[in-house]
Amino acid sequence: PAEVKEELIKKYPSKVARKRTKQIVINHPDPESMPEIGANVRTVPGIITQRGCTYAGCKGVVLGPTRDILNITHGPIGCGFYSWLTRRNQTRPPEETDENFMTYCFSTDMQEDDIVFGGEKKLKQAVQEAFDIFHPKAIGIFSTCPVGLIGDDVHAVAREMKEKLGINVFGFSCEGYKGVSQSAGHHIANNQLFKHVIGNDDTPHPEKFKINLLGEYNIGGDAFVLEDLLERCGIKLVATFSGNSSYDAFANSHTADLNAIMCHRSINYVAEMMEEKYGIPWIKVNFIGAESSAKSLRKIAAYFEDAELMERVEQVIAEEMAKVEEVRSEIRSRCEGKTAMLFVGGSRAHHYQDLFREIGMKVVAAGYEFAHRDDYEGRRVLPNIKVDADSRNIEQLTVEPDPERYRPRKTEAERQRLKEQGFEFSDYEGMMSEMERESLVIDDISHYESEKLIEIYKPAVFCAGIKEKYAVQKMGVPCKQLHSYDYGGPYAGFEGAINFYKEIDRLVNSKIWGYIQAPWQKNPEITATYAVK
Ligand code: CFM
Ligand code: HCA
Repeated sequence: PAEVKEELIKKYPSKVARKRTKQIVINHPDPESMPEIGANVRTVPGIITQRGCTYAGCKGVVLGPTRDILNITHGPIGCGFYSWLTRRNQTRPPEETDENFMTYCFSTDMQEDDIVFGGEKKLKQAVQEAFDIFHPKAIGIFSTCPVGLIGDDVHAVAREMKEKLGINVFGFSCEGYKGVSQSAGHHIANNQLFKHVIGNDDTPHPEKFKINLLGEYNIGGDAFVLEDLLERCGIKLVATFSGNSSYDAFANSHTADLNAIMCHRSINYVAEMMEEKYGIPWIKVNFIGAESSAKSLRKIAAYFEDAELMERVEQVIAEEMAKVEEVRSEIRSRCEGKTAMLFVGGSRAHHYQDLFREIGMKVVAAGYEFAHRDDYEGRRVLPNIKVDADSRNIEQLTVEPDPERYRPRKTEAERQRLKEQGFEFSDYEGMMSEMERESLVIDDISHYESEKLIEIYKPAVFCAGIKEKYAVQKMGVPCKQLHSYDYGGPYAGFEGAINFYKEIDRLVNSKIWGYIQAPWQKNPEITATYAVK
């Protein structure tokens, strides 16, 4: 691995190489010997990155899956258009007649005139027009790069229109360039949901075991699988942030007794703030992988310390595992020992490793696009993370216990008892502790580094997104999209695990890849080397 790392950076100018060397590490899974990784820092200009922008993280990712908040992009039409359902986030309104704005793309479609003379007037008109046609409960306004540059005050417009229309209207300062990646957009989205929506409806639920699922976005129908699974276990899902979600469920989510976090990167802020304000503890779960799904269900049941619930959960796990085993063992016999690489987002590069392990495949290299050090090394490094100017640019809310509604769900003694049984509150151990020693961990991988890695390792499968997919496949290596699932899924829960095993089996055992010749293999003249002075 040391030689591979050397190979990846040796072509870079020395300044670039110095930067990249901090973001490429050789793993050691033990906390004492774990290397520090550079993360959440600016991408070097000129490098082809996988990353997206702050607006994408806010409007596309966190608010994108909301069906009855009418989301208006204030900006040129491309931003709204590209963030319109390309993520394959699904939703299912309870009744045909219930609101679903996800099939629409709302935008102010800014033109040069609006840039020169200001776009606030146009934005107000757009909010009014949307209200007149759809009468939504809530409207979200999202800033794009030009809006930040010309200084339109989306919050003032939101306040004015909220007053005028009598519905909830709120804005997001999520200009694309605001942070170094999507990650900043997650934080901005979390802040505004917390300020403007969560806690607006106190109606209690009669059920005994009430949770929220945080950081589950219903890509390819994942949330539908989990809703069903939790229901069979007798666990009431108050709100999901934000797969198959509704505005009312968000407003009421503070009545739940536990926050279970799937994607730590995108939503840990809401979990932390809800604990501070309402006293709801949070735990990390992972419903990607059959073993992880079982473990996560057991963790939720253990939290409630209820024998009947634990028994029911065990029953469901046993039923599901029997189905999983039937498929898994056969597929494992064909996939055992093959290699995989995963370079995606801020959580899936970790979560999907479990699925590969379950069919005997080996992860030789993995990395996130925009996660922070805690997602790699675990939350124990949080106190040592340097807060740079880019992070300081994102508002950090100060939250205090609610004078009336703060209610710690567990007493100190109860927490202590659970901890002694090995139960972890507010913790995420990150990706590196679960990866093999000497495997490569690479943050914000560049296109050049991906190609080099593929040349060196020839992995059986490379997992990434749409921008990488066809470049990878032209090298004769199958690429599985872990963002959109390439039209497939669901991949969550036990049912999802079975779907994923089958898909990977098809990909890595197909002969087709061996027949592919890259253009330069057929026409060697294309490989002509450039003269470097
Ligand atoms: Fe969380 Fe996500 Fe991801 Fe993410 Fe994303 Fe996504 Fe992703 Mo694409 S919230 S960090 S910003 S799990 S959109 S559903 S697939 S990069 S790994
Ligand atoms: C985003 C969304 C994205 C992009 C996926 C891809 C998604 O980052 O804005 O590059 O294929 O999951 O849709 O992450």
